[in-house]
Amino acid sequence: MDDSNPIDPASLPLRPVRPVTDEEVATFHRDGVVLLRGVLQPEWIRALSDPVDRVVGSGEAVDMGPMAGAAPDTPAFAGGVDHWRGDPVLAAFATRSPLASIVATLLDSVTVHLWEDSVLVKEPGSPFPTHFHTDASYFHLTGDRVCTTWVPLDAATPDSGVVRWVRGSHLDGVEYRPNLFVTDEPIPGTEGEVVPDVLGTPALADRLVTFDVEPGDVTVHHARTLHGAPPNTSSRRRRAVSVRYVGDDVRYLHRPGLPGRPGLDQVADGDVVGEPWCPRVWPVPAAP
Ligand SMILES: O=C(O)CCC(=O)C(=O)O
Repeated sequence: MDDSNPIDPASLPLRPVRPVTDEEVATFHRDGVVLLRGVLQPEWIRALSDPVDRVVGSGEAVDMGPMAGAAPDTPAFAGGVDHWRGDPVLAAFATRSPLASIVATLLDSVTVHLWEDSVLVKEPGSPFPTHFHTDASYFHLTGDRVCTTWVPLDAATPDSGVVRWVRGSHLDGVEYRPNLFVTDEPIPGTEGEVVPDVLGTPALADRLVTFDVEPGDVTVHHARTLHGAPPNTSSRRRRAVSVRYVGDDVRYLHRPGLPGRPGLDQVADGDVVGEPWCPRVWPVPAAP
């Protein structure tokens, strides 16, 4: 991007290219994941590219390889959260973009609030799988209407590390412990069941689903859906922005062992999730 002519986030589209269909809503509720083909405009993909590269280049998204004991020159798997707080394009994407109406439709929710965003980049040759987990394990939340939108900036396939999900696992009724993404080791002090060896458990492995995705596609999964991703064995980058949202029935629940987040010490268990700590994104707020 030419820095002398920065993108005005207010000029980027607020509505998806097309509405989410009834069939896609049904798939999300049945499978705990849905692929929405071609819902994001190329303008959004172009606008996100520089901020994502900046977040990775500056170290704001941290290379998780060393947590898995990787040697210094190992191609990175970089990740972080809450980048929207420091970047106007990422803020617009998380709070004033087609994602809001997509999520309101899928969650069948009158209101939607932003929980967090995450930049997740697997460089070519990055040997790190994303270990299986459920997003709900990482959130100080209780409730059903919680989901993650995963937005690829590059075409992604199994060899470049596209995500895979255990179909229907959001309905299995298991609360799992969180791990550190690049190891199976649960985060100390957290509660729940340790995530099983998904690939080695036929009852889970037989339900795996994945998609080859292109920029413009968005996948949305329920926060209780088990998912992970293979390493990037290709020569292509695998850049993604993942944005997590909550709907009407969601309340705070302080969970032991998890990192804090802004405002968490100001809320009590059972409080509604909303402003000022979690911006409302649906209905779309008035322009700033
Ligand atoms: O991008 C990845 O490898 C993992 C994505 C993920 O787990 C998520 O966004 O919930």
